Amino acid sequence: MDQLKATFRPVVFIFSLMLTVVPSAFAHAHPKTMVPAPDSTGPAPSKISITFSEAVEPKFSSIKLTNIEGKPADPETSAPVPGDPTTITLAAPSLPAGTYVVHWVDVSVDGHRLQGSYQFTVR
Ligand SMILES: [Cu+2]
Repeated sequence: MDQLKATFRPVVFIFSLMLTVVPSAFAHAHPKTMVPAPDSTGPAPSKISITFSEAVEPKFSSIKLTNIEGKPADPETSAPVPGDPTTITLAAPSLPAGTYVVHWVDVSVDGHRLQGSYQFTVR
Protein backbone atom coordinates (compact mmCIF):
# COMPACT_ATOMS: atom_id res chain seq x y z
CA MET A 1 0.00 0.00 0.00
CA ASP A 2 2.78 2.42 0.90
CA GLN A 3 4.60 1.33 -2.21
CA LEU A 4 1.58 2.27 -4.29
CA LYS A 5 1.36 5.73 -2.68
CA ALA A 6 5.03 6.34 -3.30
CA THR A 7 4.55 5.51 -6.97
CA PHE A 8 1.54 7.77 -7.35
CA ARG A 9 2.90 10.80 -5.55
CA PRO A 10 5.17 12.00 -8.38
CA VAL A 11 2.36 11.44 -10.89
CA VAL A 12 -0.03 13.54 -8.83
CA PHE A 13 2.64 16.17 -8.41
CA ILE A 14 3.32 16.38 -12.15
CA PHE A 15 -0.38 16.48 -12.93
CA SER A 16 -1.02 19.36 -10.52
CA LEU A 17 2.00 21.14 -12.00
CA MET A 18 0.44 20.84 -15.45
CA LEU A 19 -2.82 22.29 -14.15
CA THR A 20 -1.08 25.35 -12.76
CA VAL A 21 1.51 25.93 -15.49
CA VAL A 22 -0.48 25.26 -18.63
CA PRO A 23 -3.28 27.82 -18.15
CA SER A 24 -0.84 30.65 -17.46
CA ALA A 25 1.09 29.81 -20.62
CA PHE A 26 -2.08 30.47 -22.60
CA ALA A 27 -3.28 33.35 -20.44
CA HIS A 28 -4.41 36.58 -21.97
CA ALA A 29 -4.50 39.95 -20.29
CA HIS A 30 -7.74 39.93 -18.32
CA PRO A 31 -8.88 42.94 -16.30
CA LYS A 32 -7.83 42.21 -12.73
CA THR A 33 -8.39 45.45 -10.81
CA MET A 34 -10.88 48.01 -12.04
CA VAL A 35 -11.36 51.45 -10.47
CA PRO A 36 -14.19 52.25 -10.06
CA ALA A 37 -15.22 48.62 -9.53
CA PRO A 38 -17.73 47.06 -11.95
CA ASP A 39 -21.36 47.56 -10.87
CA SER A 40 -20.28 49.91 -8.09
CA THR A 41 -22.04 53.10 -7.10
CA GLY A 42 -20.07 55.99 -5.66
CA PRO A 43 -18.81 59.53 -6.08
CA ALA A 44 -17.53 60.70 -9.49
CA PRO A 45 -14.03 59.25 -10.06
CA SER A 46 -11.21 61.52 -11.30
CA LYS A 47 -9.95 58.68 -13.46
CA ILE A 48 -10.83 55.23 -14.75
CA SER A 49 -8.13 52.65 -14.22
CA ILE A 50 -7.79 49.01 -15.28
CA THR A 51 -4.93 46.80 -14.18
CA PHE A 52 -4.65 43.70 -16.34
CA SER A 53 -3.41 40.25 -15.37
CA GLU A 54 -0.37 40.67 -17.61
CA ALA A 55 1.47 43.35 -19.56
CA VAL A 56 -0.45 44.92 -22.44
CA GLU A 57 0.70 46.69 -25.59
CA PRO A 58 0.03 50.39 -24.86
CA LYS A 59 -0.50 51.23 -28.56
CA PHE A 60 -3.30 48.69 -28.94
CA SER A 61 -4.89 48.85 -25.51
CA SER A 62 -7.41 51.47 -24.53
CA ILE A 63 -10.31 52.50 -22.33
CA LYS A 64 -13.32 54.42 -23.56
CA LEU A 65 -16.12 55.79 -21.45
CA THR A 66 -19.68 56.23 -22.62
CA ASN A 67 -22.96 56.94 -20.94
CA ILE A 68 -25.59 54.20 -20.82
CA GLU A 69 -26.90 55.19 -24.28
CA GLY A 70 -23.43 54.73 -25.77
CA LYS A 71 -22.65 58.44 -26.13
CA PRO A 72 -18.93 59.13 -25.51
CA ALA A 73 -18.29 60.73 -22.13
CA ASP A 74 -14.54 61.11 -22.38
CA PRO A 75 -12.78 63.91 -24.25
CA GLU A 76 -9.45 62.51 -23.03
CA THR A 77 -7.69 59.49 -24.47
CA SER A 78 -6.51 56.71 -22.22
CA ALA A 79 -2.84 56.28 -21.52
CA PRO A 80 -0.55 53.63 -20.09
CA VAL A 81 0.92 54.26 -16.65
CA PRO A 82 4.68 54.92 -16.90
CA GLY A 83 6.57 52.04 -15.34
CA ASP A 84 3.49 49.82 -15.11
CA PRO A 85 2.85 47.89 -18.35
CA THR A 86 -0.23 46.22 -16.86
CA THR A 87 -2.28 49.37 -16.20
CA ILE A 88 -4.22 51.72 -18.47
CA THR A 89 -5.89 54.86 -17.17
CA LEU A 90 -8.32 57.39 -18.53
CA ALA A 91 -8.70 60.84 -16.98
CA ALA A 92 -12.39 61.36 -16.32
CA PRO A 93 -14.15 64.66 -16.88
CA SER A 94 -16.38 65.79 -14.00
CA LEU A 95 -19.08 63.16 -14.43
CA PRO A 96 -22.63 64.04 -13.50
CA ALA A 97 -24.73 61.47 -11.68
CA GLY A 98 -25.67 58.55 -13.89
CA THR A 99 -24.58 55.15 -15.08
CA TYR A 100 -21.51 54.85 -17.30
CA VAL A 101 -20.03 52.08 -19.40
CA VAL A 102 -16.29 51.42 -19.52
CA HIS A 103 -15.27 49.81 -22.82
CA TRP A 104 -11.83 48.26 -22.84
CA VAL A 105 -9.65 46.65 -25.47
CA ASP A 106 -6.27 45.12 -24.83
CA VAL A 107 -3.59 43.31 -26.75
CA SER A 108 -1.35 41.35 -24.42
CA VAL A 109 2.35 41.01 -25.12
CA ASP A 110 1.67 37.55 -26.62
CA GLY A 111 -0.42 39.29 -29.31
CA HIS A 112 -3.87 38.19 -28.16
CA ARG A 113 -6.68 40.71 -28.24
CA LEU A 114 -9.50 40.80 -25.70
CA GLN A 115 -12.27 43.28 -25.19
CA GLY A 116 -15.16 43.83 -22.85
CA SER A 117 -17.19 46.36 -20.98
CA TYR A 118 -18.67 46.96 -17.56
CA GLN A 119 -20.76 49.61 -15.84
CA PHE A 120 -20.48 51.82 -12.81
CA THR A 121 -22.79 54.43 -11.41
CA VAL A 122 -21.99 57.93 -10.19
CA ARG A 123 -24.27 58.90 -7.37
CU1 LIG B 1 -2.79 35.18 -24.79
